[in-house]
Amino acid sequence: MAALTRDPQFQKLQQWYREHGSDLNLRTLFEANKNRFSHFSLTLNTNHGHILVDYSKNLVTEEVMKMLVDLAKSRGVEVARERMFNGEKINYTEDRAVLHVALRNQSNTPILVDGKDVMPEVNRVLEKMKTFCQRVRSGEWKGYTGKAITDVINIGIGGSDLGPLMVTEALKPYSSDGPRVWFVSNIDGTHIAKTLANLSPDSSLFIIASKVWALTRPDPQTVHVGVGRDGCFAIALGIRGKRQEDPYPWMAPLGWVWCNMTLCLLQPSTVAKHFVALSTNTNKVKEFGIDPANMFEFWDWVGGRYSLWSAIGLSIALHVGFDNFQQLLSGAHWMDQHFRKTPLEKNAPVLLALLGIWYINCFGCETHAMLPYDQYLHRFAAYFQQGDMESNGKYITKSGVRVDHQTGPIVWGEPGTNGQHAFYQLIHQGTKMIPCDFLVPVQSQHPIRKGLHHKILLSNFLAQTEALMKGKSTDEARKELQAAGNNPEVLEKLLPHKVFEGNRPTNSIMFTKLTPFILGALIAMYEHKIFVQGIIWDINSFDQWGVELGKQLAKKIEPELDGNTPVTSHDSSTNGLINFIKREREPIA
Ligand code: G6Q
Repeated sequence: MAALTRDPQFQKLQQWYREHGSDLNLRTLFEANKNRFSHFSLTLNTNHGHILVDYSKNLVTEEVMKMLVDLAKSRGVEVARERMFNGEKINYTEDRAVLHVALRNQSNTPILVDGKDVMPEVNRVLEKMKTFCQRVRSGEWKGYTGKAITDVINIGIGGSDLGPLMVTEALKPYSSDGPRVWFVSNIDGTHIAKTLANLSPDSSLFIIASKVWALTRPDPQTVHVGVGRDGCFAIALGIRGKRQEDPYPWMAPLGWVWCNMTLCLLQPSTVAKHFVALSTNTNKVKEFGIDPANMFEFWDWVGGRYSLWSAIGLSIALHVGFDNFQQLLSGAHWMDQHFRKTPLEKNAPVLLALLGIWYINCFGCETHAMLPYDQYLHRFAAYFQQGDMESNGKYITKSGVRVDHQTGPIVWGEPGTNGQHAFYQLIHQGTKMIPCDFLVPVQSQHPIRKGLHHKILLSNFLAQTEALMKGKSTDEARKELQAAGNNPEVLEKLLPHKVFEGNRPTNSIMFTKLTPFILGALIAMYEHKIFVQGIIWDINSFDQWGVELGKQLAKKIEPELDGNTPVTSHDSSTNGLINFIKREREPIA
């Protein structure tokens, strides 16, 4: 594929931007077209609620939108979309299909990889998850003392953590009767120590979630440190006597010990009651000491950061129940169909992607804010930080050359209204243009005081997007200052500070209520947005080589931290840092 910057459609867009971009003014555009909202918004009607995508507060005209859609066509978005849905190996650096859409393919139409339909296997694992969830949630599944499971601890990192964590937080209102869920992802011992501090071993279930499962094999006689693919968590099972000095006395009844981040159990039969594995690697799981009967599989055509729909979502299903998990899949499937079948001009993920291209590649915007006005979505931006930045944070194209334009944005955000009292100042009056997505449910899960709280929240959302669009002119600011009784000298001094340029672009994505179905649809919408942008930039959104170098170096450095001999083999900064650690650390017994 030709470089983006050589694509005639992109050149046309750029030319238009150079000639007219600085004249675009949202206030003027709204005044000139009283129907702007209906021209630049979509309502997605599902049987489980509605999603409104209002993109009218963007710096676009009909002509710009047409050029953007033409660009998507010229970059082959439609063909690429079919290739993904058809199971072709579009992850070309890893020679893999990209089929998170198969995991939620509720229509159950065959999807072939290497000539084999993947749906029977997908359905088999879903069925196994369903049975397991029913057993755990009903109390039929017992721990080693005969108690039901009250707490589920998911141990995993990156894609094996962020999705389940975000979704279980988002769907908390649907979790009644389910066990509590906890997520441990950080190698920092603090994470596991704090998580386990108040839990009871006989009612805890550990989910070891790792796609590749590069964990070390447990040795029954010694304390092990099992290191995850990222070197980011450590856990191993083995046989070991109780250590009196163990800091977690709750482990004592079974002779469980934590030592150097290693959890050891006495009885293998106990392991079966308290440990399950989620992985693509059956042999490794078996070798590790977990019975494959307690393993929930997925496949190499599921990318880690696209895996919450697979067995990796087991913690979600346990927490909210399998029916709600299935609703999540159904919502995502609904969006998959919308993405696959709707013309580009009316296609929500495509339009969001194109607006992103407009700002990144023409206006030079570097970041994109995701601002949910729903406390339950408090991990949404963090989740898509990985989803977007690990997918599209790349500068090499399919043909192996460096791009001569920008690619994936820095994604960030926090729930409103907290964000309003933290960083919105910069969005309103800072020197950078930050396109923002506002995500807002019409109905609250907690209509406290007859919905008053939610009314205030909604007013804030509406006010923010209006203010970002309109700003406050010098005349308006002057009138306000006069009305407040300021004397002319004070007024003139304050005036420039009180003016808002406005013209800050936003998308408002509203939905009926944050149900499992709607959440599934929203996540899938952003996944496909990321896909479309990757196609336009001609990068591989589905590998992640950029995270490897640091991991390689960490493995080399780790043994160098042993002993007290100063290290001299690195650059002076790295040497200096290692030697500071050697001098300052607590003596190792
Ligand atoms: C996601 C990445 C990465 C991965 C973690 C965990 O797309 O591949 O975040 O999920 O490195 O890997 P394992 O699940 O294999 O331990």
